[in-house]
Amino acid sequence: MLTLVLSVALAAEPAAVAGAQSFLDDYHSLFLRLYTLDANASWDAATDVSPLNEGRATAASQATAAFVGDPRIIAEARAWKARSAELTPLQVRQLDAILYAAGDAPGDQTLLVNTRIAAETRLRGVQDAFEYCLEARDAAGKCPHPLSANDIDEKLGTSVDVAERLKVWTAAKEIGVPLKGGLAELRTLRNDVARKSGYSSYFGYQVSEYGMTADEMMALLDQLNRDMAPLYKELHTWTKRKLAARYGQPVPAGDIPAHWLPNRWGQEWGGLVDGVDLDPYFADKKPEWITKSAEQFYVSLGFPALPPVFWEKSDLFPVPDGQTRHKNSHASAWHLDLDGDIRSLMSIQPDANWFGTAHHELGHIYYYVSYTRPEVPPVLRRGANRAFHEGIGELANVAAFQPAYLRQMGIVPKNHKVDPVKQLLKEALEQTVAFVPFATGTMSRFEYELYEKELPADQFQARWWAIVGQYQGIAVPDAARLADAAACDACTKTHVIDDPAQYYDYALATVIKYQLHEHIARKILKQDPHDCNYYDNKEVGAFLRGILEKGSTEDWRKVLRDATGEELSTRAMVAHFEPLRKWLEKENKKAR
Ligand code: X8Z
Ligand code: ZN
Repeated sequence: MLTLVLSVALAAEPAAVAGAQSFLDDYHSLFLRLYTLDANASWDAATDVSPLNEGRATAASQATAAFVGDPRIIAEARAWKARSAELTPLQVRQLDAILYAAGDAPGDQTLLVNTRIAAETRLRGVQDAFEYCLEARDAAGKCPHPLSANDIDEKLGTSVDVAERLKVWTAAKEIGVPLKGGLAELRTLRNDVARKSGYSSYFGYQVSEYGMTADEMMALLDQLNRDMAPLYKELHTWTKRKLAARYGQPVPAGDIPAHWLPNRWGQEWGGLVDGVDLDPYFADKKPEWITKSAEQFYVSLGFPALPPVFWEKSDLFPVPDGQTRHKNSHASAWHLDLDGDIRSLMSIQPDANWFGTAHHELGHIYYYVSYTRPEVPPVLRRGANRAFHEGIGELANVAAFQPAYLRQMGIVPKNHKVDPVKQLLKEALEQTVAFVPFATGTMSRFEYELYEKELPADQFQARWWAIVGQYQGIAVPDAARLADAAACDACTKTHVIDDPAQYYDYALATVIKYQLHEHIARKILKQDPHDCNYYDNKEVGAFLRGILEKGSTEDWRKVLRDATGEELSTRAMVAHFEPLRKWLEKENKKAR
């Protein structure tokens, strides 16, 4: 360690270091104020959709863009970057972060950037104010009894009546209609901005944060998908039969009809394993308890309790009856000032799914807490990469559903026993294996084609379903949807609208999650990764904190290597599920 510090100090040139630092300090002083303004306005717009909040969010984002993309800032950052050899590695990383942010808002394209920002805020408002409806709407398009996203998910999770399922699933897809034109428009604007900055497309811009090209990312994702394909195939066969029996239907020859699956996009297949349904254990809990338990998980590892601002300012529960406000229905975690103001936006109901999601969101929150320290300059208060940010909460999600943990927390009775194969099957269906083709394939391939290949709007629907079929083996319930010019089933996935060209983050997070989990279980806990308990283990906490508190001050490949001794690899994930693959193979053979 000492040698590294010395060699850095020797290479860096004091006058250059001081000059660059003065630029970085100036940058931060204004950036932090604008970022905070922007994040607060976006928070207000996401928690209370209104023309006023939308206008404020647009104006704040445009002001931030004008600063981060100011040609004088870009020129000065580039000039310092050209002198990297005279600077410290930390300074060079900050310059890279500044130039990356500028790539999304080049200041010589103000009109284009501002048009894109306004279109983004507007479309988010359309999405967040949408009301799902099972009945006929009135003449003004209002629904007499709107449904929440939670209501939809509840029905898809429980109904065994295929006709009812189709009705609910179709209602869930209605949101795509008002979003389709906006997505087509945004695709062009996002691409135009990214290409002005020299990227292949907006997708290429987002991927560049990993130090990769769009095609390199797609090749990596296809490889991950291939690694998991033998297991996915078995799981798919097993699931198809299980669902057919549940609904009293013949087993389909090929793909699974989309409305048969419990999730709106078929991205996780919960509730299929008999005897491991945890929802009954959560039914009598208060929604507040869900977040408190997730906090308790992290606190037991040695992380601090959440600060008062989290509890005061977060928006954690569904909009109470009687309030007319609309809020974004998808869970998220926010770092509003890159300092102590951390909040989460959720719509928690007491069930196992929200229990997992709360662990995921607090993973983001504890990442924020851990890297908010003087050693990490604000522009580097990010994950080692975006996948690390997603992966920490997903890791907690796996840890929080370990039987020993659930027993210890009193969530299930002390004598609660789960068959190990069933436990692994549940994990494969709900957290990992069913998800991989959706993340590596469906979402990423669609967005790659959308941005890199300029997929025309009149092909959104046909391509989406061709890709869903190819990767997930899931079929559109009614072929007429493919020819419906108004429909856009891809647009129904929140991330396509407001977290664009980044879904591979979750695919990579899933891979990293098992690399970390295996390391923690075997090397720190010295327990079987299939049945281990992180609770109260401060060594596990220290290991995780060691990753989180770095933020993005080091290259993500080094962070992963230092933590696990390994490059990015599906090895741990494939090994974890190998007993299940064998079991499924036998079961599927028996059933044939
Ligand atoms: O969007 C999320 C989080 C917020 S970052 C709840 N997730 C993905 C999704 O819901 O599609 C978590 C896993 C996948
Ligand atoms: Zn997340």
